[in-house]
Amino acid sequence: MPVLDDALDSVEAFVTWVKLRHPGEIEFHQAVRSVVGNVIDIARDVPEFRKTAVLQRLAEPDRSIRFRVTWVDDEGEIHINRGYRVQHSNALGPYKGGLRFDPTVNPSILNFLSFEQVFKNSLTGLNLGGGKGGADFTTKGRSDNEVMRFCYAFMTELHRHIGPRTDVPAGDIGVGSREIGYLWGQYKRLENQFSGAITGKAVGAGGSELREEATGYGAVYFLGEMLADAGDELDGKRVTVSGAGNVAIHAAEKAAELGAIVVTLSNRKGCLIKEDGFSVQDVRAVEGAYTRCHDLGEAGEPVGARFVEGGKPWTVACDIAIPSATQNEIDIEDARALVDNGCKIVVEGANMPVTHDAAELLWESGVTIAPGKAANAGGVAVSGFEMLQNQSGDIWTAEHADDALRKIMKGIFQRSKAEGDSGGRIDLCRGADRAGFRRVARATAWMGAM
Ligand code: 2IT
Repeated sequence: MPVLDDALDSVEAFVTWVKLRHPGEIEFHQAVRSVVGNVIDIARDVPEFRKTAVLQRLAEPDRSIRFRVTWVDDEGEIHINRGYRVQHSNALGPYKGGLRFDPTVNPSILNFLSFEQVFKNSLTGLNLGGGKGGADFTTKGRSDNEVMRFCYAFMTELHRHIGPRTDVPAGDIGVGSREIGYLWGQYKRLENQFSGAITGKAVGAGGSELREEATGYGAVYFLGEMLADAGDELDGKRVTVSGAGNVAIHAAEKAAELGAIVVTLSNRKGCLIKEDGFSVQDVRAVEGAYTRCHDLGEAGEPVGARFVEGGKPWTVACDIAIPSATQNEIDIEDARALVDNGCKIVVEGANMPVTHDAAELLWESGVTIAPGKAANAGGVAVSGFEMLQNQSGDIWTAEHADDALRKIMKGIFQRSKAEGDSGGRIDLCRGADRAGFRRVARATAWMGAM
């Protein structure tokens, strides 16, 4: 058999094969290892999947674009950054996924994110392919005008690679409503078309109700499905949330609204703790103050929260943890702390927030993990709703979008559970990978070996 088929011999063989073409891309290897571990038998046993090397093809992006972004700061200094767009698979629809502006952005991070996005988008049941992009740029410490100039320069190159039926970016870390506004404005100026080639647009300017809230709310709706399935409920549960960005804030807000005692938020500098729980109003007050002062400790003072410099949420006692900051934020030590402090469920608001070893320890300790590609898919699902509205001209109400989001999250939970059997216990990570892979694999195989 050809070398390509040998990759299906074992997970190790597959990862070795990926490493040959992507040396040093450790986050990408990590994501591949995790998904391949859950689906390699399907890729091997379904004849048309094996014959058309579906899994091998899905482990290599369709296309990677890398470009220079030149911009001028407020002092007249020239800066050069690197912009990227990884178009991973459009078997199910236009490439779809966020843009991340962060100094950590590199090919490994984007390949892992675009790879994950393919299975996540497949799992939603919507017609969305997978992609991801961004730049090694941070808006932190930059003026509005600098951010605007950067976004314009970034889109001046990116616009030729995207389009409403080609590739539809959105936000991610470092790219919120302000950045989407500048990016979309420049796209529209260059194309002279109101086509909706980017989602996360402002409500009233082509955006969808609930897109901003969708990732965090969706994660809590997914958690609600898990608890209901176990005959339990969220009311009264102690919840730790990490992060203080879009996902964290809206997860905390929805959890508090549904009666959970949300005890933490965090950022790269430390952890904000409120033992008796942040109310919905507290979360909104912290968000507002944090946006103004960029200091989480200061933002938490008015609501009576204390800031632990250098602290992480994982040492705080909880029933449920919702890591919503970034990849690999829970390592094996953190996983041990979670188990010791009574945590029973980890809901991944972020993409791949749990390291491989930490995930193993959590599983062995009886903790259930809701994987990011299932639990945080509400964001991209409402992006899908935004695309539908842009195409049809309809404008959905917030109630309609919320209703549709709940249905999507329920469907994702059911599909993940249905394929999640692992020796008599439900492994949602396995189920999400298998259900997500099966749908995109069918479409990919159906079109032949292209
Ligand atoms: O990780 C993600 O799913 C996102 N950053 C959102 C992608 C989208 O297109 O809304």
